[in-house]
Amino acid sequence: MIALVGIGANLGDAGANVADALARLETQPGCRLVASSSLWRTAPIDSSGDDYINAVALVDTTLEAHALLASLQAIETAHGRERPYRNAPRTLDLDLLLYGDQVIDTPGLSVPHPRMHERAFVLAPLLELAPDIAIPGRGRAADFLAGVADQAIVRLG
Ligand code: A4P
Ligand code: MG
Repeated sequence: MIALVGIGANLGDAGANVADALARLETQPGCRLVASSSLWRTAPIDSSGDDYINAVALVDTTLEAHALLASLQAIETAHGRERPYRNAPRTLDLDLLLYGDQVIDTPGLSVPHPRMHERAFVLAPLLELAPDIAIPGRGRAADFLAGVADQAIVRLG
């Protein structure tokens, strides 16, 4: 199954945190990192503090969706253990954006990620990897870009 994973960080060396998440995704059992977007510097949305660094990863996985989410949460947890500010705002956030074309609505997992189409920090890196991708139940991801044009984001490369 192809999964798209959103990665964000806005504490510490956010760029290093995101790079670390990508490296860990490569070595997760049942996961193969196929491609990763550029890193993007993005203004906080419904959040505060420093700008975020965001990216999206395209993963080929044999894991079922809930198992994949657990694997993503393990990366967050492992990363947190390496950092001294465990109860501070999140240093690393991994969201399961899309899991093939499946729609999943369980108490612990909603796919597509319910807010992904409202966020330039998700859409811009996602469209780098998959320009024609559709968000199940919503339509083409590219069609939502105009609606988030007021959100400040910069591609870092
Ligand atoms: N959960 C349900 N569905 C999913 C999914 N598809 N992927 C549950 C990941 N988790 C999912 O998430 C809370 C719970 O959501 C989990 O226990 C899981 O079972 P969390 O990662 O612990 O907490 P969170 O990320 O703080 O909450 P939430 O509501 O997911 O926040 P968002 O919407 O992800 O927003 N601004 C910029 N510029 N860049 C950012 O990356 N991120 C956020 C977080 C806000 N503003 C931002 C950014
Ligand atoms: Mg999250």
